[in-house]
Formats: sequence, C-alpha cells, structure tokens
Amino acid sequence: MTEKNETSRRILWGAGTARTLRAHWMLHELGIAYEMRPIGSRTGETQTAEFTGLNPRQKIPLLQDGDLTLAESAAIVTYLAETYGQPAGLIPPAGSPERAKYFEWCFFTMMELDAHTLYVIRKHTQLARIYGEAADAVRAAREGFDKQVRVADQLLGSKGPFLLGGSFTGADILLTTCLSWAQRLEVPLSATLQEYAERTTSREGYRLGFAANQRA
Ligand SMILES: N[C@@H](CCC(=O)N[C@@H](CS)C(=O)NCC(=O)O)C(=O)O
Repeated sequence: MTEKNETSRRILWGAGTARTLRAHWMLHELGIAYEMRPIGSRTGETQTAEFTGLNPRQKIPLLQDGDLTLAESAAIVTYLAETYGQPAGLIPPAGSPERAKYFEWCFFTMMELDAHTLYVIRKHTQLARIYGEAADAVRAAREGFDKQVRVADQLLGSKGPFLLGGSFTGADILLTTCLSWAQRLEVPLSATLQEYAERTTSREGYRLGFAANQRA
C-alpha cells in the first residue's frame, strides 16, 4: 500500500466546511502529499460539468486517489486510515473488536450527530431561507444532540483520552468536527467534551488540516 502513497496522484476536492475538514485533517495526520481543489459549498462550484462527472451527488468532499474516486467524508477518512494509517494506529486492525467499535462510533457520529441533529438545526436556522423556519424541529434536534452526545461524554469522562482509548483514530476526527460544528451552532458542550476537543484540535494534523481547509 505504501507504493501507492508514493506514485498515485491524489486530489482532494472541497474546502471550507466541517465535512471537508475531516479529509484534510486525516491527510495531514498521515503526512501524505495531495493536490487541492478547494471548491466551496453553495457556490455553484459543485455543479460544474467537470465535478458532476466525478461526483454525480454534487457534494464535497471528494477524494481521487489514483484510479479511485471516493465520496462521503467518513468513507474518505476510513479509507485513508486503512490504506496509509495502520502503522500510526489511526484505525484498529481489520476484523478486530476495536475495528467494530471504530465503525460503531463512525456510523453513530455521522447519523445521530451530523445528519439527524446538527444538520437539522442548520437547515432550519442558518439555511431557513431554503428549508423554512421549523422551531419545533430545531428544539427537538438540540435535545436529540444533547442526549446522543452524552454517550461520548460518559465514555470520555470515564476512559479516554480518545474514543477508542489510547489511540487517536479517524473516529475522533468525525466526532471532533461535529463538536466544533455544535459550538458554532451555539449548542452547549460539557466540560469533558470541551477538554476532549481541545486535546484533539491541539494536534499538528488538525492545525495543518484546518489551514488547508480554508478557502482563500
Ligand atoms: N454525507 C456527506 C455530506 C456531504 C455534503 O453535504 N457536503 C455539502 C457541503 S458540507 C455539499 O457539498 N453541498 C453541496 C453544495 O453546497 O454545493 C459527507 O459527509 O461527505
């Protein structure tokens, strides 16, 4: 797999959002070179013929790694960790109980925190001009986020320092980006979750990935 690292052309499409940050962050955790196409969301740049040809979903992030074209931020983070990050412990070994827990945290974070609650809040507040006002849905989503994220809060309060224990993994990238997103939406976080986010965002990979994720 490391030969691929040295020879294939790697291009990451997308910048400027919590979801694009996930891919930039993992690439910088791995320290592997890539080209950037920092197209933005809601700019029309995901609708061009060139990008639509690559991703008919018209969504960022999108990774090209040699012949592979891959959408979905959690899939990109997991693919990169599996292909290039096992020596660094960025994902547990395939088939292990720890890998099963890695998947549990990834799917939980993407579904219960990203899609079901944070994005619902965003849709009916910051994007209300498109999706409409829906105060009840926003209230329920805030409560839902609070209830669901408590699972991470309890685990990190009693174990940690990362979701899977001693090793920082792709699952921490997904959770941290959701926690930062929650803070931007003024959803309160417990002291344990704030300390966790301070720990994960103090990493060099985060600092470099965050800088790469800025749109000029
Ligand atoms: N589940 C997808 C969601 C991707 C997504 O919705 N991306 C948004 C930006 S955060 C997007 O590209 N929207 C299309 C646009 O705004 O043009 C993932 O995690 O990658």
